[in-house]
Amino acid sequence: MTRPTLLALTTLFALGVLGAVPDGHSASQGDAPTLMRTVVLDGLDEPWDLAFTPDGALLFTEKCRGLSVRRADGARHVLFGRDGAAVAAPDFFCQGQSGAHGIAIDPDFARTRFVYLYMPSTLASPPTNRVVRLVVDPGYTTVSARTDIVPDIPFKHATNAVGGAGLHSGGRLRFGPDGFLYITTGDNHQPTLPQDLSRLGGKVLRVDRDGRPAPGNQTPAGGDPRIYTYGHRNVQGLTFRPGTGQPFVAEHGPNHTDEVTPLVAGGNGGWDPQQRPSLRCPDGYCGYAGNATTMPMTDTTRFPEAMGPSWTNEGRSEGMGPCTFLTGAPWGAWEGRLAVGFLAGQRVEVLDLDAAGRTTSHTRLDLPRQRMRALVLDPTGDLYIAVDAGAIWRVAPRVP
Ligand SMILES: [Ca+2]
Repeated sequence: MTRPTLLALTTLFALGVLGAVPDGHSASQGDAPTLMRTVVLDGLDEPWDLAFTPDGALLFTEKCRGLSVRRADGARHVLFGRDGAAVAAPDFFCQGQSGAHGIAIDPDFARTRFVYLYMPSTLASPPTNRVVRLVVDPGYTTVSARTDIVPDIPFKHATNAVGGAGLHSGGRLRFGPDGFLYITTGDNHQPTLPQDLSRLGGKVLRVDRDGRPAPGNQTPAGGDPRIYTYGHRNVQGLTFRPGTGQPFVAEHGPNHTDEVTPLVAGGNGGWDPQQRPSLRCPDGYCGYAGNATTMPMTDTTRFPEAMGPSWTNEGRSEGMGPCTFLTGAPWGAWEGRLAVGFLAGQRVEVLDLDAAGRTTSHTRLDLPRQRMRALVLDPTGDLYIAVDAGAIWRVAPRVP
């Protein structure tokens, strides 16, 4: 390599031009995109989710602060949440893993100015997680007309033998291409919750913009009709496959097996941490007892019809959380693939799926090791990543 070439490469890496690292399972590496990473925001306090409005604002949550905006002119402003926000919400709080979580923008935002936020609230006793709908003013200076459209998502309000309060809240919000709002929830370390069709924990919900059940949920008879799928553990990734619109979720495993799962209306994810005679289960919660065989993330012995995973990480749990499909021509060979982020695993994997939704290969992105909390595409197809350390990155693909 000539010195000028080496110098040019060094400069490119200094500018944040990164490549993809094959991990031995991947295919089609020849035309994988080059990635250019830049830091868009930093100094944040545990950012959790982000979303783009059609008029160029970037909305984001910080777990203990609430909902903020970076306006098109670059100014940052806390809109809703703790004291100091444009609108302080005295019922909002953060505890354990919980706090301001998912954000969704109304599909008809230009007309409605509706924004949706997932957060815990003391308006109920004991507290609940809830989805709050807000109206954002045209200048992004404040919010109004709060309406709690789904106020009754269970929150782990007390410590038990397997962990503290505020754990396993789920919390991702996304509108599907069908125009309905999907909501992921968690099992709260409560053994009966995931398979209990009368309560909203350990589920994926599907509702309209007022929180009413969406048509076509196919909830099993007698269940809460807002339930789209059940039998989940702690779902924090949610995205929709281009072309088919099928929802895919990513969820944390216990001490093994994180899962990516394509969803089917009325489906059972097969998580059931109730008492099992063969296991020692503190406070009756078997979620951390046993192994992938005796306490599986998808129990096809108890639930032969359970939805099978597209992919598992085949090992210890690494906190698989956010996910998004990659769309847009700049992604080249990766267009249509599924990006999934890891918290403890501190990486992003890009999965290649077959027509049935099964993963056929995966490739790890060469990014700095950080706890990956949110993965969102902007309107141009660039990938935005929120990391727990307090930053939001933009990762732009460029086909060589
Ligand atoms: Ca499962």
